[in-house]
Amino acid sequence: MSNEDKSSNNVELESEDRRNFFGKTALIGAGAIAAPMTAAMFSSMAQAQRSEAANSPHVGPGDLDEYYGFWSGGHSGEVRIMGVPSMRELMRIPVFNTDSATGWGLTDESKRIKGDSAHLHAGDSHHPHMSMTDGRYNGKYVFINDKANSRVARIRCDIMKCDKMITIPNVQAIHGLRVQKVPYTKYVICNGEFEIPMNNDGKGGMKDVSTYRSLFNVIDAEKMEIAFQVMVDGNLDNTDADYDGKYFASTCYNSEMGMNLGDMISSERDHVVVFSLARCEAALKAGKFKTYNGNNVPVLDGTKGSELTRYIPVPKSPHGMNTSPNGEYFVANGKLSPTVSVIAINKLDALFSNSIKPRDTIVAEPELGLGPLHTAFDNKGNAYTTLFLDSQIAKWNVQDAIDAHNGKKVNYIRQKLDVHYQPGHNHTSAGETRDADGKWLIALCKFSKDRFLPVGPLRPENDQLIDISGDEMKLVHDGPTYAEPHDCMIVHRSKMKPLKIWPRDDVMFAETIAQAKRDGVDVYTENKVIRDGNKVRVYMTSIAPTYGMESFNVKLGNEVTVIVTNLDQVEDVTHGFCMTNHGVQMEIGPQATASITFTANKPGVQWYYCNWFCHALHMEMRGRMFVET
Ligand code: K7E
Ligand code: RUQ
Ligand code: CUA
Repeated sequence: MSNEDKSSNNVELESEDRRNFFGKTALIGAGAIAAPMTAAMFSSMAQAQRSEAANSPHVGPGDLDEYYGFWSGGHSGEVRIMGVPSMRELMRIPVFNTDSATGWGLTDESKRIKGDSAHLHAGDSHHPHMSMTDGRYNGKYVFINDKANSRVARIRCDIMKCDKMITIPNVQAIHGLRVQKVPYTKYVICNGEFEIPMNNDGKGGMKDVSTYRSLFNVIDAEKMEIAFQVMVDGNLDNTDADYDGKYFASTCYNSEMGMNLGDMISSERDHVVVFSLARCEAALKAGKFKTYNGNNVPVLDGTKGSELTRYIPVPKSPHGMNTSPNGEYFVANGKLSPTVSVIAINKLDALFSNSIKPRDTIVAEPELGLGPLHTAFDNKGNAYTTLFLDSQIAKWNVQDAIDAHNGKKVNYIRQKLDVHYQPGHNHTSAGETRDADGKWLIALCKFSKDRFLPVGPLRPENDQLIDISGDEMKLVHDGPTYAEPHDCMIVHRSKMKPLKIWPRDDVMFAETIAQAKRDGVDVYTENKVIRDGNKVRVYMTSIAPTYGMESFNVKLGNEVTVIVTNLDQVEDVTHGFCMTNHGVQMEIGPQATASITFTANKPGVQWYYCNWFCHALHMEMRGRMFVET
């Protein structure tokens, strides 16, 4: 990877220089049009321009962004990579969806990764979060939940493709997802949201809600296997980890176990559940678990009164859960209450040893406005909370909120900024890590209403970029997006080392290569058809602008697998393979092997062609499948 290192360093220098240059030209321009202004007006404007130049959203053509943003694609099922601050969409990573361009969900390799859920074509991704080492992003993986089908997937950041996907048993709807921050991401943590009977086999009385539970899930990040689950009371919503490697906390609504809206919000308080990792691991080791639904996943008992958990009462129906980057606080966002609850993490040891009461851990409960959903942080002790109902971001100072809670007369609200409209999550640059830098804030607004040209009854959402580097938040960009970026995270580009071409021995297609070996085919040199009963395996190479095979023969009804190995070594020369009229297409990146299986169910001449533009003779990159009857 040493060549990668070098080139990304070059990029770093070059674009910093360019950015400064653009900053200066902007200043000169401002001077030229400012003639009729008073001196004071001019100087304040020049000052604004100066601070803007230090944190400008402008990224010129050919210039590179300072940050990678990873956006969930909501019920599109995908993850997107955005450049921040340009807000340009750089790439889409199909995960829980099926993708026509890349063949994700269609290729044999992607079906293997999707495993037991390969037959599902829909998903609902909410929370993309990157693996960390000592509380900082390490550029290795991004994890993402699928609320719709109770799955968790992993994206490898060297190739920016999903490489693992698991279905979580014993739960319905995986919602909140975060990673262990310290000492490193050994575990991915996520919440099962909808409560279901334990066991959910349709045998007992399904209407007896006393048997309903939701589970907290702890996943081994490297193996992508469930390490253990913890049964709780109430519906788990969002979650986050501390910076000590000791505690996880989840917001929990519907402590009433209501089955309809009225019952779910009847009591004044719900809670935050805090999980002690050490106690959970000890219970697991000691064999203090049960299994359910006929699988062998260990389920620990973390219901009220358990030694593994503590329940901290907070105003009803809390939603977001966010750890402050100084590692001091868990912030639970009120949703139905205008407040957020600030939990002092250094009081949790005392809570677990029963020397204080649950509410004693709350050191502030500032009132921010209507519908607080999620909170983000800068590096100056300020927090930024989305107010869904007020369509605002409230900037508040955490220490001032604590002082106010202790009776001091102080206004902890710094500013309220209108956003457009109904923000859910927000996220600051590196704000969920020790590297929080207080430069950018993204507000993911659920409605764009009048902000863009109308495009029919379905409108885009609006991802807004806010400059938080100064004392005042400044809205600097509106970005339309397709359904539905619940959450995002923003990583400095220095953390990322994506590959430019595929390593030939990549595990992504190792099984396909192994099959080729069994067939006696060297995919890098040979173009060969292997007949195996009703199955036909067609091995071909590709070098722009030709496939290694101009034609091949099969019999009507054969199950055909086409395996293409792209021999091009040139960066960005991706080929495609499409079998016309068969719903078959896929991407084959430089040096990659990819395969796709279909039934030859149409007699006669069937053309295949390359559908990723690769060459001046890209249109000519094609061949024929002769289907004999
Ligand atoms: Cu608030 Cu799924 Cu994180 Cu949507 S959740 S907003
Ligand atoms: S052809 S370069 Cu369909 Cu105009 Cu693509
Ligand atoms: Cu190969 Cu287009």
